Amino acid sequence: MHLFLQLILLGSFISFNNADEIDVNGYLAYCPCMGRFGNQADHFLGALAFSKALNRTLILPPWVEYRKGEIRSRQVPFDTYFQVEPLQEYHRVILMADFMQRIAPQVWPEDKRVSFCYMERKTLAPNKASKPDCHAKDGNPFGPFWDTYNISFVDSVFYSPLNFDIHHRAMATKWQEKFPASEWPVIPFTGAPASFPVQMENRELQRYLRWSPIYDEMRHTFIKNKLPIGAFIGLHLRNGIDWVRACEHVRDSQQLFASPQCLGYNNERGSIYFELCLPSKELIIRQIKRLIKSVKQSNPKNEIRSIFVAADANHMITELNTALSRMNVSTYRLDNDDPHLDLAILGMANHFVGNCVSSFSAFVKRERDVKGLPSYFWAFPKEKERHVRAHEEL
Ligand code: GFB
Repeated sequence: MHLFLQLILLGSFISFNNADEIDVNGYLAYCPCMGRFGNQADHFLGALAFSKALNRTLILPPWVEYRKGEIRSRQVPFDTYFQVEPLQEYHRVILMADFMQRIAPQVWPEDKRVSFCYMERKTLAPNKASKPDCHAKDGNPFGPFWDTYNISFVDSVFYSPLNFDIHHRAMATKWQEKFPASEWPVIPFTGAPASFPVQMENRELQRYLRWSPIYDEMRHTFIKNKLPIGAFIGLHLRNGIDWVRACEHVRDSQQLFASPQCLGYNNERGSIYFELCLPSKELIIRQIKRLIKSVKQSNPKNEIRSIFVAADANHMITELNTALSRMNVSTYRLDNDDPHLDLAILGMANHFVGNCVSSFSAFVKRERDVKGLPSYFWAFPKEKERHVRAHEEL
């Protein structure tokens, strides 16, 4: 009798639990198929805001990474770098692996998997005779991304003229009316349902992105064991060959990549110029010396003791050590390349100088903004303007 009761209770819990687990408001999935981490993080904040506005659970995609010599992208689970729980304070989210294992078998049968894109995407295999399609799995990282979870699509939907700007024109309601959850329990986008760079209104969602326990621990350990006791400045130097080439576009644009973060989304604080994208070594050293001196004056009890440099190519360790030796400040970097640990450490520095054009720097700037920590950008404001302003203030 006792066992019988226990079985009944267990049975009702499982069915209650299963029913409870399904979000009848639907789900939203996407491939972070554009750019590397900084781009994907910008997109993530937009996708989070979008899924909340549509009242659909956001399926947390893995981060898409590219390794030298590998032709297929690697998919790294979302929670390798960030915690899931803080995001739930803002909106309902579920890891993609959990969704595929527990929810998809109930709400998303294989013959109902329809990919969503704005308009037809041309196939990479032109011999494939086909009707207009999203070709959601054509190319890298598109194919490897969905393959990670054994997802294939049987059809496509083109959602033009709808867009992702849920802050204007009642866009969320339009999506809900056109694609109700009863008919479309899962909307899988071929790319992120978000703009790049991140919309101004969505920047502060960064507060829900908190480093995973392992990264949090690693950054504290590095700071404690490798840096001298006392205040430190974190620097982000973006100077690899891809960046040098990208900076050539400064000439024909008003903005580039993340530059609205310092220039303003409507260029309220100026137009782009070359040094903002690629500051010279001399400018970097000048700016750092100036910052160290100003901290010493304004906060003599918390003088700068060291510099932590994150860079994709040249960390300028020798140049910085030579230039700062008389100020008694030494320069450090990670022994092994780890972009996420670089980011996590930069988020904790007492001061941060980043590259306004880089979305990698933008990630750090947002994290520090929500914590109320100070950040600056290379060559911003423009040096000449800065001199004039300083002169006028005298
Ligand atoms: O993150 P991301 O989109 O930033 O791409 P940008 C740059 C990548 O370079 C990072 C590496 O994801 C890292 O893998 N990287 C950059 C770094 N800085 C560092 C660093 O300080 N430390 C380490 N360890 N790695 C733009 C893109 O990159 O670059 C554009 O937004 C385009 O799509 C352009 O590709 C050329 O915004 O800086």
